[in-house]
Amino acid sequence: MHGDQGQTSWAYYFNKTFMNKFTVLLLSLMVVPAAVRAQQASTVLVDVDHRQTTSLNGEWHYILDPYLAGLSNFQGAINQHGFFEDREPEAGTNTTAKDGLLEYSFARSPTLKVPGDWNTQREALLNYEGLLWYQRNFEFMPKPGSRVFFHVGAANYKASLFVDGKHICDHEGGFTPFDCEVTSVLHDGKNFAVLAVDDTRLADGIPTLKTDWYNYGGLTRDISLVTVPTTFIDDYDLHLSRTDHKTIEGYVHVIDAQSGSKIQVSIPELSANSDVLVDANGRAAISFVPAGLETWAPGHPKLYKVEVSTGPDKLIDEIGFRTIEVSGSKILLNGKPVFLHGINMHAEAPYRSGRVNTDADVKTLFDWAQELGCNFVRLAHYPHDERMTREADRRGILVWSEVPVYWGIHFADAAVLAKAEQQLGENIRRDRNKASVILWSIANETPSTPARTEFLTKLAAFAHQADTTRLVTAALLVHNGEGAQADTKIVDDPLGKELDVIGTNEYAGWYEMSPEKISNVTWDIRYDKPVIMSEFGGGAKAGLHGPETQRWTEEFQAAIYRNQIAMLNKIPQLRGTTPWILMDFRSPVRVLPGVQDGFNRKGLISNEGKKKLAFFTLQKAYKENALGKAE
Ligand code: GCB
Repeated sequence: MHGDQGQTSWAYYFNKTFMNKFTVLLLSLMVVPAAVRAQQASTVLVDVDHRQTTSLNGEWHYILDPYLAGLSNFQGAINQHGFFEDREPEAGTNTTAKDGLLEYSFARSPTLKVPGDWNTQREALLNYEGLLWYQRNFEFMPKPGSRVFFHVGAANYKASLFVDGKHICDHEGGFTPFDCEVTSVLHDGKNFAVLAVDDTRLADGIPTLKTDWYNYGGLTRDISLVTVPTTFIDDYDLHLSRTDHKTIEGYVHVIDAQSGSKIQVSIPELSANSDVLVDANGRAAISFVPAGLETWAPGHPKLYKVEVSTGPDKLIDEIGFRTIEVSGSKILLNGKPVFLHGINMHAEAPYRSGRVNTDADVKTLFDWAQELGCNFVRLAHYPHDERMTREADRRGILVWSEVPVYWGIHFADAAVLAKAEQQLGENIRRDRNKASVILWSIANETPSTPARTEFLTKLAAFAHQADTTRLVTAALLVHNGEGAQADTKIVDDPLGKELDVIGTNEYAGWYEMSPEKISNVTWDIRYDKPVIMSEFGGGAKAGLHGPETQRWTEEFQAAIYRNQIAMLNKIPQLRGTTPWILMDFRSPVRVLPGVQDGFNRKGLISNEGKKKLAFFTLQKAYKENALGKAE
């Protein structure tokens, strides 16, 4: 079966390597003292948003801990009584300390809303980067014959979970989910959960110290308890075969399944069923041909209810089936060439700022993208909330999904590669059953050094092996020719060899030359592969008007778009565009008073929701199919 090889090693990766190697690595990296480190792994439960869960969203108490007081005593020794126990104030006293050493009370501490970054909830926390302890009580009644996982949609950047004072697990990476088993620690009645979240930027983190976006800290996505039967489905991959375009193939994995136990995959709407038996590793290969299957595509985002069950565990997903391939310099969706009318998006919440994590945020962003005429979005520069890819599935919008291997991370460090593989692996595992996602992007604007190329060659191989059904890309830097060729943009990054689709970023009209000179630009692309112009654009302050020669005016930005659109049509293998960017976003490196004020202003829409002139320039081009004309 096509792809079976990759899936075998993928299942192996997650069920063996992922649960061991990365956990050991992460544990060794965490700030948590050795004596309270748990041995437990974290995993990613697939389709968790369709499972019955107990939400732990809401108000959580917090203690700000810039000096890591919860981790060490005043002499710097590791304190094993950190901020992770239940310390109610003692009756009639003003102290909370059981042993007189550490005085704190979650119950008397203020609260933050979860999900939510801490920066935009309290003025005093706007620029806070460091450790913060979250706590809440929750009532629970464990059901016999079930297991419970603590689900964290995302915690930026490192997190450690404690339940009733016991250390459960740790996680590194601010944009991917993790699930930790808490079956043995939960008890009837009141339980006490603590999550220590630290968003200190790290040189050897992913991303590294410097980014052009805001380091929003905290529990930025949904938190819940997921109850599953003792034997349960933790992972599956169901997709349309690229070989015949009609077989649904993939695998289902069951935790603690007995070899030979039955799994059923069915699509009731098509009266299609497939019964298979799991092997000794809890895995069963899937392959069946449902009659009358309609493929998913923009304009026809057909989703089927797919039931995956084994014993008492039953999951219902909504899955679209389509193929995505490259043929020469064409991108083929369901076998037919497609041009990607796209836009970049950060996970920046419209109107209110902070992180995107509500249905309303998602609706606003996709409504704008569709109004613009998009059939494609680049979710820059890290995995976004799962609501985004779900909604893209429902609306028929194709997605470029990225990990924050951004600019100059520590490419020579093997531990950093392991972190990149972990984040990419978690992202793939969460979203591999979503038809909208067609591209895994492994990097953005990385310097072309031998260490970088070796690192990203491995990461590209990892992505191809983990998912044999999608395309791998990266946004590459271009460089200009010399002398008479100064206006020629050359794309010859050696990483291009490893990619299915070449992404390139360029800012003609903004960081170089004036907008009217854009028409001089020519291209020398040394790969016969599809090209997506993954960034171009310029800044404008919404409401600032003037001549098109005046920087920061809406007219100047619109002129860049008008001239770029004409110029990009010189690229014969252009298969898509994602200009930078849908909406202005908060960035600490954008300091120009009165114009930027802490925001990158390259949005087509302001952070307050005001559309700039360039929005309509691009809209016209997309609606008139003005791009991709040079075939
Ligand atoms: C880029 C980066 C993006 C920046 C953008 C800019 O090349 O990929 O993250 O925000 O340029 O505005 O300069």
